[in-house]
Order: sequence, then structure tokens, then C-alpha cells
Amino acid sequence: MSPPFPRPGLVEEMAREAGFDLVAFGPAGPGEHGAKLEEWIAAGRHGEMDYLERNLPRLLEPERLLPGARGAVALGYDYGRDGVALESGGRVARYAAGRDYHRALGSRMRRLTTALEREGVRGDSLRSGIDAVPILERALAAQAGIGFLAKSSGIIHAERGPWLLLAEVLTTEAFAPSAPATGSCGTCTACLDTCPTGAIVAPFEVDARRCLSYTTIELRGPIPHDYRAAQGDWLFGCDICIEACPFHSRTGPPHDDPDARLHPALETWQLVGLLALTPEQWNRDWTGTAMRRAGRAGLQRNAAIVLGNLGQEDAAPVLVKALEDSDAGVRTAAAWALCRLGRGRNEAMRALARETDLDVAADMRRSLAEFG
Ligand code: B12
Ligand code: SF4
Ligand code: SF4
Repeated sequence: MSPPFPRPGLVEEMAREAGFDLVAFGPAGPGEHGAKLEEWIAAGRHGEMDYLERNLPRLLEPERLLPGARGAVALGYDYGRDGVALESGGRVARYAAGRDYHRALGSRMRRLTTALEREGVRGDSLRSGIDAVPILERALAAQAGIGFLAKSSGIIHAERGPWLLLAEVLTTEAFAPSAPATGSCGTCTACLDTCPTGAIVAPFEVDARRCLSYTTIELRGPIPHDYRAAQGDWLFGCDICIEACPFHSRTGPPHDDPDARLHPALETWQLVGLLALTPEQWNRDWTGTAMRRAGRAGLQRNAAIVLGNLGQEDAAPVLVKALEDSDAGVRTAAAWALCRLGRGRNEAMRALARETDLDVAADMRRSLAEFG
């Protein structure tokens, strides 16, 4: 017979020792949040993130991930820090500024599960998750009381604030739930009012297709016209709804840990240089960062749009070159940026004349008309 599961106080100690800031206990399943997820997917709000639809059964029933799953140790990591941008302009969502959080939190998670196993917990009675595993993380965090579910749809801790990354360990052990989280949005609607694309379509509900975090990270190919100007200077992701949040001011100081250190690529690369980024440079300089998720072409596409929005006219020659890129997203973004800058319009027209992809051609035509 295996020894009893360590008591919650000890698990909490282990989790803090492993490097997590918040620890709480709750059920393994999403509870009433599951129905919200089903409605959300049925409404198509996930856009092209097919993996969410494919994984729906596992998201709703954690037993499919861990047979006998009953409880969850919910974990939070405070990534609060100052805003991040390339020297040339081009803001990057704070969560992606340091070491790729899948790796950074993965190391912490291994420390925690090793400590649990040292106390006699069997490895096959645990399943850990960080973002990419089909677990509805906000639901587990909200139920365990890591923080409250906010109108932005994020989990906020009343004292630590909104800059929280989530992780969890599913267990075959059931826990008495931790105390519910304190705090709530009250009458505030700042995030809904400030979101530049109206992506928070109702309190607690984000239409991912409208969210800059989706268009700049998850979406492949062209960014829809309607969101290009709204993207402003965001090169990767978006923090506007979190920056607008009154709980933001309560964020603690940045972590003094090596994982939070700015990724070197963000200190050395500039927007214009990104447009000429080779696959070799991408693999050499841009590993170990969550920004890899956008892909090389995605980042170049985003850079072109930011250059257009920032009015950087001296970027015209590299944008003209990008009109010949093999990626449809980059070609359309370059044409749009040139039209917006009012430079290289003739080159954009020539690119349109030789374009064989009908969708890209239509996109370029719209850009030429928009700024004609
Ligand atoms: C897909 C995804 C996205 C998509 C869709 C986001 C969304 N709001 O749905 C996009 C690409 C847009 C995105 C953006 C961001 N993301 Co994201 N994303 C995910 C991912 C992989 C799945 C989320 C999901 O299933 N969404 C579907 C919706 C329906 O579920 P949900 O977001 O959890 O929303 C809840 C509400 O809808 C709620 N609900 C709504 N109404 C009601 C009413 C009642 C009564 C109840 C009970 C519940 C309820 O039920 C859901 C479950 O709790 C998770 C990781 C994971 N495995 O969970 C990270 C995750 C949610 N993302 C995260 C982060 C940090 C971000 C960004 C801040 C990144 C950035 N700066 O660019 C933005 C924030 C945008 C925003 N306002 O949400 C963190 C959030 C941490 C936190 N404190 O909340 C997560 C948990 C990753 C992590 N491991 O830390 N993301
Ligand atoms: S991340 Fe940006 S675009 Fe997405 S909901 Fe928040 S403010 Fe809107
Ligand atoms: S900005 Fe206001 S409404 Fe939005 S999450 Fe923060 S407190 Fe809630």
C-alpha cells in the first residue's frame, strides 16, 4: 500500500520551494466552466485553434488524461515586470519576454513532482500541465481559489494582480477545496472599454478571432485587415487589457530569477532586421523564447504591420523586398504597410500584377484602395 498523500500544507511548501508563487487545491474537472467552453467552441470563437475543438472531450473529462483523476493542485507564477519592446519599437507581451515559460515553469514542475514522489506519491497518479496540455487551466485555478475569474476572462489575484501564469498537477487524490479567492471586478469595465479590437465581446468572454494575441501568435497567413491598424506597435501578443486593469498597480516587483531575464534576441534584433531574418538566424537567435510560437514568417508579418503603424518610412526598402516573400502573410502585410506609409505604392502595384494567389491579390487590392 502506498503512503498517504502528503498533507496540503506540505504540498504548498514543496510548490513554493519549487518556485511557484500561488498554490491552492480543488477538483480535477472544469465543473460549470465546461459548459461555457462548449458554448464558446460551438460559436466558433476559437477561430483556427482546432486543437481546442479536437481536445474538447479531454478538456471536459480529465479522467481521459489521468485515469482516476479527482483533484488538482493549482499553481500560479507571478510574471509581473515593466513593459517590453525592441529598441526600434515593437512591443512584446510580458509573458513572452524571458525564458519560454513552458520551459521555465516545466523545470519548477519537475522539482515539485520529484518532491511529491520522494514523499511516496506514485508518478502514475499525477499528471502535470502547463498551457499546452488539454486542461482548462483558468477553470481549475478559479475553482481552487488561486484568484477570481475576471471580466477579461483572466484569473486575477487580489493582491498580486493580473500578471499570473497558471499550471497544475492533476492527482488521483481528492482535496478539500482551498478557501475561495477574494476580490472581483465589481462595476469596472476598463478592459472591455480599452481593448482595441473589441475582442472582449461580453464580460468573461473573449472572441479569440478578434484578439491581437490570436492574430499575432496563433493565426497563420494574413492578419485580417480590420485588425492591422488596431495592432499598433504590438509585435507579439498584447497586454492592453491587463495594463488597463486597476489590479495591475498591485503587481509585485519582477522576479529576481534568471528565467525572467530578457531574452537576448529582444535586446539585439530590430524590426527592420526581422524582415530579413533567415531560417538559420531564427534557429540560432530565437530559441528558448515563447515567441517561437508565432513562427518566423508570423513574426516577420507582425513586424511589417508594426513598421507601417509606426510610420517608419526608412523601412520602405525592406518592405519592398518582403513583397517577394514566399509567405502570404508577409506579402500582404508588406503591401499594407507600404500603402499605409505612402511609400513604395508602385512596387505594391507591381507585386499585385504578378501575384498568383487570388486571396493575396484581393488583400493587396484592398490595401491599395484603403490608402489610395
Ligand atoms: C486558447 C488560449 C488563448 C486564446 C483565447 C483566450 C480566451 N480568452 O479564450 C488567445 C490566443 C486569444 C489567448 C490570449 C491570451 N492568453 Co491564453 N490561453 C489559451 C489556452 C491555451 C486555452 C484557453 C481556453 O481554453 N479558452 C477558451 C475559453 C472559453 O476558456 P477560458 O479562457 O479559460 O475562459 C473561461 C471563461 O470563459 C469561463 N466563463 C465565462 N463565463 C463564465 C460564467 C460562469 C458562471 C463560469 C463559472 C465560467 C465562465 O469559463 C472558462 C474557463 O474558466 C490557455 C491555457 C489552457 N490550457 O487553459 C491559455 C491562457 C488562458 N492564456 C494565458 C495568457 C497569459 C494569455 C494572454 C494574457 C497572453 C498575451 N498577453 O498576449 C492573452 C489574454 C487574452 C484574454 N483576455 O484572454 C494564461 C492566462 C493566465 C490567467 N491569469 O488567466 C493561460 C491560462 C496560459 C497559462 N498557462 O498561464 N489565449
Ligand atoms: S489581449 Fe489585447 S486584443 Fe486581446 S482581449 Fe486583451 S486587449 Fe483585447
Ligand atoms: S480591467 Fe476591470 S473589468 Fe477588466 S479584469 Fe480588471 S478589474 Fe475586471
